[in-house]
Amino acid sequence: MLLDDTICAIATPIGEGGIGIVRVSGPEALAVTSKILSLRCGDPLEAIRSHQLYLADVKVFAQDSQQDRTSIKIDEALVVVMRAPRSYTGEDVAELHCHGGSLILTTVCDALVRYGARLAEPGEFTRRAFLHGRLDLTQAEAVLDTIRATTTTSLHVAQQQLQGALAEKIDKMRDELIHVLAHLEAGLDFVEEDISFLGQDELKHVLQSQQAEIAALLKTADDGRIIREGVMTAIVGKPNVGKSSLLNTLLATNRAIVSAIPGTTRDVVEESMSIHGILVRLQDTAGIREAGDSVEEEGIRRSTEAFNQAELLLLVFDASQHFSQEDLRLLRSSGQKKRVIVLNKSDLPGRVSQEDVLVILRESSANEHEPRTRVVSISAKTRSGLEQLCEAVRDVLLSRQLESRDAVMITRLRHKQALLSAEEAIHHSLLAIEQGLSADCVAVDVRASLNFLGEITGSVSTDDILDRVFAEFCIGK
Ligand SMILES: Nc1nc2c(ncn2[C@@H]2O[C@H](COP(=O)(O)OP(=O)(O)OP(=O)(O)O)[C@@H](O)[C@H]2O)c(=O)[nH]1
Ligand SMILES: [Mg+2]
Repeated sequence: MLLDDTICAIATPIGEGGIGIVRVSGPEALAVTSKILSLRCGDPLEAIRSHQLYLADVKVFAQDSQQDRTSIKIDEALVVVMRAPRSYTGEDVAELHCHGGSLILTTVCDALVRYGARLAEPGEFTRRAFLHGRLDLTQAEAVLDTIRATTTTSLHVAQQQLQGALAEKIDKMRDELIHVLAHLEAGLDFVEEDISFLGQDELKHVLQSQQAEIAALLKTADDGRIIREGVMTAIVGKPNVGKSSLLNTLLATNRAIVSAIPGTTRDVVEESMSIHGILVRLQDTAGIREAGDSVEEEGIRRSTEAFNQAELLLLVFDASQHFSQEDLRLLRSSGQKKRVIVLNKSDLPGRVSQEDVLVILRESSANEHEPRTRVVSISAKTRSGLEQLCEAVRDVLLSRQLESRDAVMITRLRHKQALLSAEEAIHHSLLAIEQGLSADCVAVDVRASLNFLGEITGSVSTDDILDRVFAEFCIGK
């Protein structure tokens, strides 16, 4: 990727808004932008102070008019210049805060392109920030996570990562490994000596402790993913048990149709909500039974699909009725999923208790490694037990409480894969020591683990890694 050209993009969403921002970055940012501005103070753009807002008229030549060289004013804007290296990208940057109409903003961008700027690729501003050392790769990813955050928890984790918490942890591990590598390589010069240069026990100790650090970080991967991406959740159960009522009660709206007629819900109804800081994507489904007609049959097929795709199940039962064979089948067939068993209609006289369900679960559980299950009693009608239900959802999904708000976690598959590779390389280096192999054999694996860790922060990076990271970004960021 070239850094010697100047890029521009609309940085705010296209549509009607109070303000719309066009961003320009690169060596010619000021020269190009000055062509379409006339500052009210009368100074040329190149002469104004950095990081200060100025009022300007935006003037462009009428499009396609080769003969008519008079420019027309299209807007009044506030302009700010941020000179290199004190800008987001580390380059000269100009930002035009125009009125937020799409015609104004596209006209400005077209004019900038005519004067020599190029339309930016998605994420190119942040990519330049990375290439100029303003951010590491985990911070660049955190910028995107900040924009996309939908719950306060995901925003908190993104902000923590943006401040460099994850990068700091990775860099610390790398420092330890670099220390080991330095000793191993120094040891190579003394071929007669073995790797006792640092002391074999000491060497093993450092490697083992870094392996443990990596393992601890890997343990946060599931929580991190759930916090960043949210969780597909299917509400399933027999007809009439109160699935749609539960959806409505959780959302505090009348989103889904509720009726006393079994088989009311036919299509999957989807809504999202935050439960204890986790984005839960709820899917209310058709009640599962022998279908009465072809429409219901299709509804049940979609229920089964939602059941299979969901990471979390809210299994709803009517606790005022004895369990039927269908209820038992549902309980037994769902053991491989994280689930909350919801005994609904607790406002009516009960026929099934939490204890009854626990007995059935104990009998049907295939092994102790099944995902977590919680049982709660609620009334979708009176809203009683709702808080317990939300707590159960959190407990089933997250392996640890989010009380330790400042604990560092990894949130992306990319981080997880790099850590797994680094862990494996350290494991091999320990094996090499145990087998009494030479220092250079051990060094190969230590160096490999260093590289894998470096991929996370981008201290070791390839175009391929960068392309993958920045492809997710929007234009203008
Ligand atoms: N007493 C009482 N009735 C409830 C409760 N929850 C739901 N109901 C009633 O149970 C009936 C069925 O509710 P729905 O929410 O439509 O049930 P569903 O599981 O979505 O049913 P299908 O869409 O047909 O599969 C309605 O008459 C609700 O008013 C509850 O907590 N207590
Ligand atoms: Mg329903």
